[in-house]
Amino acid sequence: MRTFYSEDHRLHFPQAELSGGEFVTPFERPSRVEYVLNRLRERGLSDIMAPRPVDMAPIRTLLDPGYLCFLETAWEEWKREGMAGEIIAANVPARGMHLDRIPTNIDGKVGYYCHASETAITSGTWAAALSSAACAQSALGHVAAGADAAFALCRPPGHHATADQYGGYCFINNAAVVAQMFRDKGAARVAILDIDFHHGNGTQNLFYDRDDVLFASLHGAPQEAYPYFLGYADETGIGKGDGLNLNYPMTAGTGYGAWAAALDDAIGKITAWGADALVISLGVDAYKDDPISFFKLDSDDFTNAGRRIGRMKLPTVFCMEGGYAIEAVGINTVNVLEGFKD
Ligand code: Q9C
Ligand code: ZN
Repeated sequence: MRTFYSEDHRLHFPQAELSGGEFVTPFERPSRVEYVLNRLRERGLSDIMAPRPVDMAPIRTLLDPGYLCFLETAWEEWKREGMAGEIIAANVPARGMHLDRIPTNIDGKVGYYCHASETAITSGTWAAALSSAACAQSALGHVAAGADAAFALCRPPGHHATADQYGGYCFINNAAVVAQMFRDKGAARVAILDIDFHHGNGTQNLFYDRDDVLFASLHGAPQEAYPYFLGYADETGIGKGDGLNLNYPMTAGTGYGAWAAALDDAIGKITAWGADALVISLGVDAYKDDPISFFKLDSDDFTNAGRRIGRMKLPTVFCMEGGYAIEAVGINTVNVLEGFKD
């Protein structure tokens, strides 16, 4: 399986993440992908290529133009206003306020376009987010050209980003861009299966009313886990999309038995629906030692999960999402890919 990877991810490395009332080194850090690259090479998966330049057309189709313009110019504007630090959202529209009036002040705009203040923007964030999307697009191109599967080693990740909001370490929803491009290239029905520990709120939002893209997510229950305000089982889609949004929220301490039962249920429904292409939001933060998550998967369980996904025999693009137990991130990620190929 070919991997697409860009060095430009390094351009995004905020100094700080707001966590537990302190500024800490971000959990989502550049070394995560080094562990994945090393493990790929160690296991002989050394077909690793740089992506082609990003294609903005499908990104513009899917996402809000004002949001894209904001991401592109936010840092410049922030500096121009004399802000000393990294961009961190301090004021977001809340209950009882206007949700749809965009401030002109950069601090206000940041709040408008952000849903979670742990995620900082720095000088290189936009370039890195584009390189991440480029990896996803090149992986899609490789599969569209006939490969069974491809792995986009995306960083920053994408599944928490909506059409007009960043947060949860995500800026551009790479998996959503791939799903849209599968559609544009003629796939009638595209399934996105999100196995990251966190609910893929951005992906859910983007396809909630659509009948051509099914979204399934296995995640920590929103009562207990970020993103807190989305990811309940009764969110099933709307209009012609009704029935095509499948959430599997699970409680703290969930192990592989219950998790794999949810995975099999999702796989059964994707198969019954008749998907002809598959996008995997590949987070490995369901791992037992993940520092910000609470499932109990072992490294071997990721191999088994990959095997179950592979049995669908669909053209598949894997997009890297989360996973913060950095020394195990490489092993767990590559285990999914190896299980898939078995
Ligand atoms: N104190 C992804 O896995 N909350 N994003 C962090 C740390 C945000 C996770 C809490 C978690 C975002 C792609
Ligand atoms: Zn996650």
